[in-house]
Parts: sequence; C-alpha cells; structure tokens
Amino acid sequence: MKTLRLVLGDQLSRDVPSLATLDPATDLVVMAEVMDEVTYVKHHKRKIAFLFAAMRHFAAELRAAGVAVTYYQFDDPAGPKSLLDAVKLAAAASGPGRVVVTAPGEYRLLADIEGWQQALAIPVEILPDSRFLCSLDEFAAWANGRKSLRMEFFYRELRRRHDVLMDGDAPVGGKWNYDSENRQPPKSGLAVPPPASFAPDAITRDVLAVVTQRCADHFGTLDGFNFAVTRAQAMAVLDRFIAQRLPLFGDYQDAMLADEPWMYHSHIGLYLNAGLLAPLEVIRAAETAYHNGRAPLNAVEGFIRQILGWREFVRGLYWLQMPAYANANFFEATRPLPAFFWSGKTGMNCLRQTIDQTTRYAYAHHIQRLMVVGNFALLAGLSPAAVNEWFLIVYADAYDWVVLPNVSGMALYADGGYLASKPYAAGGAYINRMSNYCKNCAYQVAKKSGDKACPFNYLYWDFLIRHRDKLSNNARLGMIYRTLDRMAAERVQDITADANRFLTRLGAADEAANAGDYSG
Ligand code: DLZ
Ligand code: SF4
Repeated sequence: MKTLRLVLGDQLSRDVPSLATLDPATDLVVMAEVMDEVTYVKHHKRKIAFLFAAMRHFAAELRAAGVAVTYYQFDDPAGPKSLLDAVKLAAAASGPGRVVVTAPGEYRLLADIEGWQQALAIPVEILPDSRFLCSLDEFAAWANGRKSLRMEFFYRELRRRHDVLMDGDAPVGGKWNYDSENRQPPKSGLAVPPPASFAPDAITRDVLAVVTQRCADHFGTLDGFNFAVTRAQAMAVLDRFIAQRLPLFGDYQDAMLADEPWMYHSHIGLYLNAGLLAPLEVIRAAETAYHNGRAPLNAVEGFIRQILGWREFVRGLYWLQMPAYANANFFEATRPLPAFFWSGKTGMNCLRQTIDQTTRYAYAHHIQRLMVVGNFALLAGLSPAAVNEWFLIVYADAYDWVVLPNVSGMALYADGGYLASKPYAAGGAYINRMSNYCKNCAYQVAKKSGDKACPFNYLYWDFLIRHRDKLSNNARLGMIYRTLDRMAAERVQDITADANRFLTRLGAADEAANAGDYSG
C-alpha cells in the first residue's frame, strides 16, 4: 500500500520508526516548512534557519538514496500553512492508503495529529518515538507510585540496563556520580578551544535568505550562522568535543566567563534534539574516550549523566505529567518578562552577557540558563508560562518536552518539588564564585542593600520571606530559614524595601535606573 510518511523538523534520522518500513518503490516522504510551526511561538531566527537547513539537507540525502520526497519550502507564501495542510496537499496529489508519522516531541502537536485521521479520512498511524533510550511505558513503570521523582536512581537503572560505565554490577571507579570533583570556578587565562564552525553552503544560504525575509520580526540574529546542518557535520562537532573539550568538561561545567559563550560544553543539544545525533552513539563516544585514557572519569560520567540521566528523565517526566504540567505555578508567580529579556539592556552584567549571547547564537549553557536567567526569574516572581515561552523561543535546542521540566520543574520550582528537592535560588555570591561577570557590573556583588547592591542579594532573601509558608518546612532550607530568623528587623525591612523598589521599576522601565550608571 502506498504510504505517506511525514517527517517532522526534529526527526531528521533514517532510524525514526516512520522511515523504518519505508518502501522506496511505493512510498512518499513528506516534509514541510510551515508558518504554524514557525510562529506558534516566534522562534529565534537562528533556530528556524538551523532546522530548515537541516531539513533540506536531510531531504536531499533521502532523495539521493532513491526515496521520493515531497518538500514544501517556506519561500512560497501560498504554500501550506500547517503540517496538516501539507499532508492534505501531498495526499491529494498522490492518493496514499495511509499516513505514518513518528510521535512528535510536543504535546501540542500530538493532540493535533491525533485529530488528523478524521480530517484526512484515511488511517493515520502514530508510531512511538524511538529517539530516546527509555520508552514512555518504561518511564511510567519506574515513576509509578513515587510522589516525587529524582533523576539519580533513574540514571543508575539506565546505566545498568545499557551497560554504560559499568564494571560488572558496579559503576566504573566505584562511584555512580563524580560531581564532587566537578564544578570548579573558572581560572583566569583559560584557553577555551574555538567551537566547530561550518560555512553555509548554497542550500543553507537559501534558507538564511528566506528566514531573513519572512522572519524579520523574530528574536535574534543570523549573522555568522555556522551551525552543523547535516549528520556528518554534527558527528564532526561531537568528535571535536570529545577530543578538545570533554577532558575539562567536568571541571568547568558550571563556570562562566564574560565573552566566552562556549566554554567546555559540547554544543550538541540542538543536533541530538533534531535527530542528527543519537543519544547512545554520543554516550558510547564519551565512554570510549574514558577507556582510551583520553578523558577523565569525572568529566565522562558527568557528561554521560546529562544525556543518559537528565535528558531521558525530563522527557519521561514531561509525557507523564502533560498536559497539567504546563499550568504548574506553585508560587503563583505572575510578573511579566522585563523588556531586557529581549533587548539585553540591563545593568546586571550576568544577565546582559547571557542574553546577548543568546541573541547572537541561540545558545547559552546550562548554568547560564539555570543560575542566571532561571534564578532571576524565580526570585523576581516571573510568570512560569512567560518564562517557558521565552526559553522555547530563544534556544536552538529547545522543544516543549525539554523546556517545561527544566524551566518549570528545575529553575522555577513551579511543580512544588516534584522534580527538584529545593528551589535553585541563589544570591550574587554564587554567580560571583562561578564567573567573572561581577567585575564589570553596574551593581556591586558585595553590597547587600541600597541602590548599588547586587539585586540577586536582596531578591534572594525577599523570595524566602515571601514564600515562607510554602518553603519553611523543606528540610533542605531549614538552616537558611534559621539564618533569616536571626536577622535584625531593620535588615529584613531593608530587604523588602530594596526588593519592592527594584521590582516596581522592573515593570515600569529598565531596572538599570536603580544602579545609576548603566554600561550597556
Ligand atoms: C520547531 C519547528 C519549526 C520552527 N518549524 C518546523 C516546520 O516548519 N516543520 C516541521 O516539520 N517542524 C518544525 N519544527 C519542529 C516541530 O515544531 C516539532 O516537530 C515539534 O515541536 C515537536 O517536537
Ligand atoms: Fe550579576 Fe549581581 Fe554579579 Fe552584577 S553583581 S554580575 S547582577 S551577580
């Protein structure tokens, strides 16, 4: 039977189940660049360009392998507006007996596709997404009966199941987790290797032109676009990471340096999440580097935990908890995003650095996302829906399945502790320890109160004061609340006054007015 096989923009692998049973003699692959996916949130220009360039290259590879592909390009304003429109058009032209698609990564799109059979009047088969190591059934069985979910035990099970860094039944080296050796502050004079870079070819240049033209009002820039856009290039990024960055990945995984966006991170999240790389091949590459003596165990274990542990964990949790998880708002936070989330114009250098590089590269690393942007959003009481949308828009690797647990669960504690055992709240001292941002800031990290004080300092205590009823019985925060209880009444008043002043101005205009001078 002629089968129409829809491949979504983040399913760019020959191994996706919708292509597994493809018969090139009869079947048709459909891919489509459509306005609805580009604007359901107005994604960063670079993210759209990356996906379209990768989609076009993938389609070209399929065609070169003898597969018939109908591909709708974004260039044509009269082209299909939605994925359903694209499938309808292709079906009308080719008369398939059924449609097959791999389950999408987002609840929104799955709910939509579940209605397609009725809309198309031919069978639509949705196959389970195989681009993860833990199936949704396996995850649900593991989570069953647990009130809160913790990644560490889930990770150990996957280590055993896939025999990753195992020595028989025991973890290699005797410990499951080597984080006590990781997470050092940055040393001055680190010679961070340059990231992989790929000059756009003719296909990518066409994409850059159409995104420039049709997405002019989207966030971000396309200047110097140099992402990998094929599987071969993504493999080269992985190889380069393993050779040049992985040895120091653990040491500096939480470190931040001004004007140094790439550090010792892998920069492969966007390729993994779009299907250009598979999780197990990435894990095995890192494991091999350890066994060959090319990278230390603390780095390799820490890196593998991000992919085998965290990535699988958040994806399982997302599907277990949707759709309710999207509305989680434990602290009932409602403040809209300040304008500087889009402009980068703030006197807070940590946020300015992070947002500037996000604008330029659609990339920031984990600690910039969690402890700078996420921490600020938590302390300032920004609306979880608005913060989730921002993350989904601005990062090239972002899809709802990965954003929602990381932002609502981890950064904002909006699920009340289902994913994290305590809020990741921190004052300026943490950012100062892990970065050199504070040296060049309109605020002073050592000051606790007043106009020039680092806002993280008083916002941190103000957050704890405001949410005492919800947090004070958390055992992990006991010491902090005891410190708060010992504070002089005037100090507590100062904190509240500083926070109120800052947050009021945040809504009205750039907070930099607080600091007097703004060096943006
Ligand atoms: C993110 C995205 C964008 C911007 N554009 C498209 C598109 O035009 N066509 C497409 O098939 N997929 C696109 N995607 C990815 C989908 O939104 C993605 O499949 C879902 O977000 C599920 O993870
Ligand atoms: Fe960020 Fe505060 Fe340091 Fe400025 S002083 S960079 S606001 S942590």
